[in-house]
Amino acid sequence: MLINCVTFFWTVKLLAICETGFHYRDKSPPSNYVVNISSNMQIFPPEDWLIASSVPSKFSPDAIQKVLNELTTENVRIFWESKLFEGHTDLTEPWYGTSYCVEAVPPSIMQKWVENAPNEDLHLPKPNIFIPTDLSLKNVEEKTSFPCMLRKTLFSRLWYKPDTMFFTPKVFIKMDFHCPLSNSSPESSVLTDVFTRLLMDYLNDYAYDAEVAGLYYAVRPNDTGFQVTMVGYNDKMRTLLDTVIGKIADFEVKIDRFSVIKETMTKGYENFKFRQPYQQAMYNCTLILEEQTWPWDEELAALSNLEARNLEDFLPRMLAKTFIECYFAGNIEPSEAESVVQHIEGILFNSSTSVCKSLPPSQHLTKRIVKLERGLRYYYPAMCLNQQDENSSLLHYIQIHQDDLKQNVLLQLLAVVAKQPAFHQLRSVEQLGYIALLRQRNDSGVRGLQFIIQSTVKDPSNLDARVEAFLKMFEVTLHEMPDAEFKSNVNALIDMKREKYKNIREESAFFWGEISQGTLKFDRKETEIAALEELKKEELIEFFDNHVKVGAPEKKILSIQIYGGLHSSEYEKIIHDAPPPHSHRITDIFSFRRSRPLYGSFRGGAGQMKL
Ligand SMILES: *[C@@H]1O[C@H](CO)[C@@H](O)[C@H](O)[C@H]1NC(C)=O
Ligand SMILES: *[C@@H]1O[C@H](CO)[C@@H](O)[C@H](O)[C@H]1NC(C)=O
Ligand SMILES: *[C@@H]1O[C@H](CO)[C@@H](O)[C@H](O)[C@H]1NC(C)=O
Ligand SMILES: *[C@@H]1O[C@H](CO)[C@@H](O)[C@H](O)[C@H]1NC(C)=O
Ligand SMILES: *[C@@H]1O[C@H](CO)[C@@H](O)[C@H](O)[C@H]1NC(C)=O
Ligand SMILES: CC(=O)N[C@H]1CO[C@H](CO)[C@@H](O)[C@@H]1O
Repeated sequence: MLINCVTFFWTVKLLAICETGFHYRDKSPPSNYVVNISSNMQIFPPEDWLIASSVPSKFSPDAIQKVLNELTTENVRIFWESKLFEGHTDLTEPWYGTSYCVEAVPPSIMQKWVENAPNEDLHLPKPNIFIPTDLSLKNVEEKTSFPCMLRKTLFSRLWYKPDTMFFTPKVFIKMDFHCPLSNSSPESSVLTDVFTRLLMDYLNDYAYDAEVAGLYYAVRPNDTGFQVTMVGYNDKMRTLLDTVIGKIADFEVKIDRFSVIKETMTKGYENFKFRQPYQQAMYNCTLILEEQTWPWDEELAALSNLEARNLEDFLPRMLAKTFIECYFAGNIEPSEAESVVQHIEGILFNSSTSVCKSLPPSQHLTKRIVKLERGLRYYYPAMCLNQQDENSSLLHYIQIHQDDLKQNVLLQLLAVVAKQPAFHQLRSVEQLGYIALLRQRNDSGVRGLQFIIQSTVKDPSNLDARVEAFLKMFEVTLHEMPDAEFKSNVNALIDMKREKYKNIREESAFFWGEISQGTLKFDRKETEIAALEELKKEELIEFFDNHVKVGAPEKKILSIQIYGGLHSSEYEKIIHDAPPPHSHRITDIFSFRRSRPLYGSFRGGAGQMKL
């Protein structure tokens, strides 16, 4: 009887949560929705196709009781995975060859379970404090369609954007903690990572309740510090945010959890060696182009020397220089957003136990990108970290410009026009490998094109030659392109830009991108559409001829070549041969990086955003 009352209570709650979830569900890409609904068609009658997989239809105590009746000691099955069992197993599964054994639970143990029941640790969950009860929509007077800056102090800045599109009781919150010390060395970058993972670990107690109540949260490291992100119903968001901030303010290092996290991270770094060659190429490329990035092997070495007390020493020093960039969007009034941020500032910066102190203007960090040399081709050959891998890989990057309206649309259009022909030629016709693609690249607003190919049939230097051969072919295609085809490509790009945001996450990702990069071009899409409508075919050809065409005088190339096991002799050859004309071989990533000029930063540089 007790169990029936309790299950009834919980089922009613669950039903309410599911109904709220169904009613305020965010739009998803139509293709996902179709897949979802068509699988429902296999299971449910037509009248239930839309709702049945989201909301339980009827309360059936008998069915619940039937399941509960099966939860007995005789029906328990326990999976136990441990190194302790090595050498004590008698079976092997056929797919991965893992050894295992199967045993009955001894009756004496079952007897003990029965004798000790009920165990007070096995209780029904406490009421979920995050379940929203107020789902009303706020009436914000000024319905601005772009974010505005609401508040700025020594400690933080608050950007705000009311919901003008979705009309759901949801918010999106981003708090970006800028702490220059967080990334000043491989060691501090690893410590910051450990810190955020520990925080997520401590928050685990709340994770299930938050998820059930439709609240998502994350704390992650970033280039210049760490970020707190939250999305979901606005009603109890503040409770969750206070919980997270409280954990930051009272952070303590739990030694046992520190060890677990350290072990997980060590395994992660050790697996770097087994990443696919094209991933190694992408990793190397980022390392070459981005200032203040540290190689994984130095981070691993730093990690292996770390103890819990190093984190205890580090954290107060890191937080002693902090600035928080905040973005609040959705169903929240400006006054509430301001008071939330003010409250958090009070906790973190202005109480007797405060851990954070303000960041002097001279110490704001920005991310800056290496500028390649006009008319020069840099190449960086390296052996694949996993010599067993037979694939080689090439990343051929063409650096073009830094955020500029006209050049942005020309580059995007060129990528649209060239993507299919590149795939057709390199993958289908030449069959270089399964991965053969052309994409735009965007490093903190510095843009260009990149070809990525992974191949067992040709070594990276030969792949480079195939890319150039493709570009020669494409040059002809582009020059001969009929006007109608040009126009239809332009229109396809305009249509992509006109697509509306489906939910507050998508909208916020765009606006937050403009804020975090410091570009603040909130009307970017509108101005790009206008620029595209004016665009002439000759301009595209001129852009190609100046920046992308083989031998173009302005062209800046970086070619990352990862040689797989099959191509080690070609590797030996390339590092001993003299560089071809107009080429320069990078032998050491860090001396190269130090030797090059950098692009300016939009954040607090000569550009848009004052820090
Ligand atoms: C369809 O969507 C509902 C609600 O998001 C989800 O609960 C369900 O698991 C999905 N079904 C499939 C087959 O993906
Ligand atoms: C930093 O955060 C932004 C989103 O705010 C994300 O796009 C970027 O990948 C993050 N950088 C790192 C190094 O995690
Ligand atoms: C710090 O707190 C004190 C008292 O609570 C208050 O008077 C003061 O204005 C606060 N300072 C800042 C910078 O917020
Ligand atoms: C090479 O890479 C492709 C694409 O990832 C993969 O499908 C293929 O199995 C790899 N070949 C070898 C021999 O490892
Ligand atoms: C590329 O960089 C710009 C800044 O110039 C940024 O606003 C934009 O969101 C980025 N685009 C992508 C697709 O990452
Ligand atoms: C500096 C650095 O990490 N370079 C790496 C680039 O990629 C190759 C292959 O993965 C590595 O061997 C290098 O160590």
